[in-house]
Amino acid sequence: MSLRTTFIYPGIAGYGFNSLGQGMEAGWISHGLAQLSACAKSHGFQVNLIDLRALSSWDDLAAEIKRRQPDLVGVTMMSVDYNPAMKSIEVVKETDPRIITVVGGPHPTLVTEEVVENQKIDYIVTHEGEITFVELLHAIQDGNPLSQRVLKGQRPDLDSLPFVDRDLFLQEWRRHGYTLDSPEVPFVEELPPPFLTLIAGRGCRYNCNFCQPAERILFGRKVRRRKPENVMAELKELRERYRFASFMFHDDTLTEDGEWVTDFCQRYKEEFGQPFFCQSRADIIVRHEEMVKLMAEAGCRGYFIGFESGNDRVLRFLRKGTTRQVNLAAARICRKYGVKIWANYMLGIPTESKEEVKDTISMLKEIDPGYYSPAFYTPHPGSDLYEYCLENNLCLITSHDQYRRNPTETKIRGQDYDFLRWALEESQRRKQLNQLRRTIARYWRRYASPRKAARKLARIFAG
Ligand code: B12
Ligand code: SF4
Repeated sequence: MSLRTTFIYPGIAGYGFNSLGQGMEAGWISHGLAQLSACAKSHGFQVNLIDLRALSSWDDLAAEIKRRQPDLVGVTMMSVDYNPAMKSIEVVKETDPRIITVVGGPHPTLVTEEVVENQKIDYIVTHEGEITFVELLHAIQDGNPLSQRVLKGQRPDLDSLPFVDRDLFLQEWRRHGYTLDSPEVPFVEELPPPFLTLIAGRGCRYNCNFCQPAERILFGRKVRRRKPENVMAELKELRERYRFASFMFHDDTLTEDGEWVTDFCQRYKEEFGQPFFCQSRADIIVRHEEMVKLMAEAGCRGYFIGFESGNDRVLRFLRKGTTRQVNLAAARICRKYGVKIWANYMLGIPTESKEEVKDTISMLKEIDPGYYSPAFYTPHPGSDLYEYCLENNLCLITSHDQYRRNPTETKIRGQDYDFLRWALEESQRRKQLNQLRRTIARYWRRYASPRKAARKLARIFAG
């Protein structure tokens, strides 16, 4: 009999139990777990999943553990997941102390010393888990459990990995009544269901201080990306299996390698027409307008862009490598090629003055993005700016549950959150002219586009 593993996805710090399907945070898979599952299954191990977002209570978790009787439970965790992850481990050990518990993911990698303290955790796998987790399973199955508790994951060759096991999530969600005919929950009108997310590579060579060195620690200094043909092979399999109508690349900066993007887009255009979104950066967009054009022609309908601030001093402080002018120029290029903008930006950055926040507001009014994604700056463990906040006694976070960027809680000492709440609203208020333009475009799409008119005429003639 092969070893039975149950993974736990603990992402309920924001929405709580019974939140499955409510937006991207509660409706997307964990690629980390789905990848580990594919690797373990390819070695003959049995794997299933408990997704806390689909459960109602901790008693539910205990009942699921009793029902499944796993030999080993694996839990993934970002810093924000710390409390539900630790509680899950407790419930597992209370239900059956013989079950071996393993944790991995960004938080155990970045703040290992905190996770090690929990003696109910048997193994901590840091960094990338594919090779080391499978080795651990073999060792336990063969009756030679490893003596070391903290295991440093080795970096896998991404092209040699099996494609991620999306059914790990989908089958479990369906058991709990997930009815969407979509592997993951769609989030913008440009990306219709069936929708899914995809990862082509790992790592980032940029150095933003609110993020790094976390990415370098997790994935190494060098960005690794699967070959375009490998990504195409996965897309073909996904078309067969899910008939996907759109997708999103999760890669931190997919567009940093122009050669890769060009190769991929040429292949994609020949075989597929489904729209997709991906992440990019304003400076890359400005430097490589021809790439934006090529991507738009291949089906790219939107970029997630971290504009962060409209003030040059703040952008320098953040080590963002962009300026206000670059941000505005990037927006103009996106508009020119019909690529929608998902605008990430932060308010209440350490050292930021009210005047500087107003620069961000005025920048957003000029950018007029398709989608606003505002955050109250939140210090994340593993980043230089987090350390800066600790050194300068700026951090107001008292529980791991608050390591989320949602603009609802106070995060940084000295910032005026009444003002920031005003800024939050004002930054999303469009200029009257832009609002009018959008309203006309919406009505045109709804009632007067040539396609709709043709459909109406066809209906009249048919009836
Ligand atoms: C896609 C993504 C999301 C998606 C989907 C998240 C999900 N369900 O996994 C969305 C948009 C929902 C999201 C949300 C958030 N995210 Co996010 N996200 C990412 C991103 C870009 C990719 C994640 C990914 O799939 N990576 C690829 C996989 C293969 O890597 P992995 O998950 O780390 O797994 C590997 C290892 O860690 C390890 N491993 C992982 N789990 C386990 C478990 C076991 C048992 C073992 C042995 C090993 C192991 O093995 C895996 C394979 O090598 C990363 C950055 C990045 N490049 O990773 C940020 C990142 C993970 N996110 C981050 C943050 C901060 C957030 C938010 C808190 C932001 C917010 N809104 O406030 C939320 C929290 C969501 C929640 N739980 O409520 C931070 C986490 C930092 C930290 N200190 O924890 C990251 C690292 C970005 C960054 N550099 O700041 N995110
Ligand atoms: S914020 Fe984005 S671009 Fe900057 S270092 Fe992190 S992943 Fe790279």
